[in-house]
Formats: sequence, structure tokens, C-alpha cells
Amino acid sequence: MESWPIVDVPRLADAGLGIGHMPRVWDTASQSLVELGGHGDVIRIYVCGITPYDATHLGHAATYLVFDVLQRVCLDAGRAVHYVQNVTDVDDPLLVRAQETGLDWIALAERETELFRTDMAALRILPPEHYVGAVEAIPDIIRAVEDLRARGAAYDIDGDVYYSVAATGHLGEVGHYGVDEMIQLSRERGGDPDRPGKKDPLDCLLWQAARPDEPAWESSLGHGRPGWHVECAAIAMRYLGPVIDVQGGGSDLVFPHHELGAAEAATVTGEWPFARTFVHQAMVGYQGEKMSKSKGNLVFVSKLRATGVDPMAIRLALLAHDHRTDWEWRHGELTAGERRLERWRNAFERAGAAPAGPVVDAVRGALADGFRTPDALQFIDTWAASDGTDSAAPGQVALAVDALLGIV
Ligand code: 5CA
Ligand code: ZN
Repeated sequence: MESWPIVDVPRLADAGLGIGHMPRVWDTASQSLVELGGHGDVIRIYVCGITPYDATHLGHAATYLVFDVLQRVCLDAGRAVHYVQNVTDVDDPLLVRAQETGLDWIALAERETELFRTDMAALRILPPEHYVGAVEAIPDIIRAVEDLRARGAAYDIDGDVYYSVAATGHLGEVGHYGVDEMIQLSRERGGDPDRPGKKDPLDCLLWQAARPDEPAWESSLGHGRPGWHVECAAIAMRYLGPVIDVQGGGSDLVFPHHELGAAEAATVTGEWPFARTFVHQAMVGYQGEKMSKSKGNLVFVSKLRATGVDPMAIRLALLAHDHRTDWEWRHGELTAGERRLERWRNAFERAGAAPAGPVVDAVRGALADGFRTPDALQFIDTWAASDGTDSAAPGQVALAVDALLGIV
């Protein structure tokens, strides 16, 4: 489907600021910092997209912002990035919401996807090269499921097709949860561990036979619709190849989504790991709980924008938090972001300032070494508060803040 408009990223090398370093990011699977890009010049990134039944909230925005800045760091290091994102435009929560509201599920998905695009564009988030809906990926998904079947890794229950976790030797290698925890998480996050007839409680749906009043497609697997994990596995394999550099998303996707998606992909390709790094944004909470569409405790990007909030202040408010630590949105977050933005913009307008080289190096270092966005912001704060006579510096630092942090 259509992505959103391209965002221009200045090349700092052209402004005499050299090139940056490839980032070391926290990989959930190896539980360590891993340097990206050890396997060629192109960095392949797949990030799990929205299920479009409601508007973009700040938790979503935090997730997509992390992968935006990660790409900026790779680009600054002179690498090319191939970036793919999906839209889960047919799934239970979407169909339930459509039913509840009396809206056509396609119209609901289109409306919310369009709002998401507008929010992403306003936040200056780099668009994916391929923005792919589950519905349009159905042929790729069917092919992946057929392949799993041919390998003996799939079986049927009453017309539903399941992936057999017995087919992977890697279960648990992404999330490191014990079996009981995995069963519990699967129960909480859309799985059906208690369904009779399953060979293993953790086996997951690849293809769901048509239910009354639900959309379904004809296929060699029967009349039905795709399961969730295989959607992302199939799209990533189709557009990025058998092994990717980054599988990204929020930490609520570690299990079962990324664990089982990676297992399915690896069963198809025979290659492991499916992703060299699994990078996760921690959960953004609000009013004591994870911000989530199902709980309804949401702060919407579009609502903030409608009240005149500068999207760049939203970016700064989100980047002020470390991506590995859960945090809660509070009232002061936005004011702090707005004040910071104002201080920075004033500093960029000055006739002279402290030289750009050291602060740009420091920002690059904080981002490359563990992706420490809060530290990166503080280095700019310190520069903005300092005096100097370098007349090129304000323009150069502004350019670096645009290139690396996406803030103008
Ligand atoms: N369509 C699936 C992924 S294939 C899905 O999880 N959609 S979603 O709309 O529920 O979430 C979209 C993205 O935002 C996912 O990467 C999810 O992990 C992330 N996300 C959701 N809620 C939060 C939150 N409160 N904080 C941080 N990230 C979140
Ligand atoms: Zn996904």
C-alpha cells in the first residue's frame, strides 16, 4: 500500500562534519549490545506496524521513532537502509471494532491507516520503502504456509492450519521465557494455548478457516484468512530476504509474535537467526498501565497535534526516555519537550556558539553506543547553554539535529 512522504535527511559529511559510526544496539535475543552492519553495506530493517482499528497513540509513536532514529544513525554512517513495515489490516481486534461500531472493516482500516500516515509524516518519521498490508500479502503468506506444510511443520484442526513449534530447534531463543510463561503470554496476547487438539499449547495459527460474517479468501489452504505471526514473517522474507538485520517493534511483541514469527521464517528458509538483532521499544504507560487500544488509556498524536502542539516537541518528549525502560506519560513531558525545543531553536539562531565538532561527536557517540537518546539530547542542551564565537556552529549543530534526531 501507499507509504507516507519521504523525509529529507541531510548528509553531515557534506557539511564538513564527517561520518558517524554504526550503532551498537541492545539485542533482546542475545541480551547484549550488538553492532549493526557486520554483514554488508545494506541494513535490512523490518518493524511491526499497526493494527489499524484506532488512532496512533504515543506508545506507537515511541516505537516508530526509535526505528526512525536508528535508521538515521545508519545513514549517517554511510550505509543504505532497506526498511519494511506491515499493516495488520485483517485481524481479530480490527474485525471486532468494526462490528462494534457498525463500520465496514475495510473502511475502518483505511481510515486509521491514513490517520497513521498523517501522524508519521507530521512527526517526520522516515517512511518504509515497502509499506505492506496483510491483505495484499495474502499470496506471500499462503506460499509461506504451503512451504511449512511441505516441510511437515504444519497441521490442521477443523480447517484451521497450525504451525508446529516442534519444527523449530530455537524456541525460546528470542524472548528467553520459560514454557509456562510462554503459555501465559500466548493466552494474554491473542494465542489459544488451551484449544483441544493442539499438539503443543504454543503451536500458533497460520491460516484460520472462514468464520461466519468474517472476511475470507480462497486458497489452497481452504477458505480463510492469515494468522498473525506468519504475516510478518512472510512479508519480511518477501521484501528483505531470508535473514534481516533488525526485527523491531514494541516489547509486547517479543513473545509470542517475534519468537514464533522468527521460528516460522527459519523453518521456511533453514537459516538462523532470522534477525541478527531483535530490537524493542519498552512500553509507554499512562495512568498506571501500558498505553493500549484495548484498555483505552490513550494519548493520541493526532489529538495533541489538533491542539496546536508542535510535533517536534512530541519527538523530543519521547526521545527523552531510554528505549529499554518502560515509562509513563505524564503531563509535564510535553511542556519539557516544548521548552527544550524552544531553547534549541534559539541556540540555532545565534550569531556564534561553541564549535559543532565536539557536540556532534558526543551525540553520535551516545546514539552509536547503546542508542542512548536521553544522553544525546543532553549533549545538545549543554551546547545550547554554552557561549562561543564560532559562527558556523549554530547552522552545523542544527543540521546534525535534523540528520540524527529528525528535529527541525
Ligand atoms: N500489528 C501488530 C504488529 S504486527 C501490532 O502490534 N499492532 S499495534 O497497533 O498493536 O502496535 C503497533 C506497534 O506499536 C507495535 O510495534 C507495538 O509493539 C507498539 N506498541 C503498542 N503499544 C505500545 C506502547 N504502549 N508502548 C510502546 N510501543 C507500543
Ligand atoms: Zn508484526
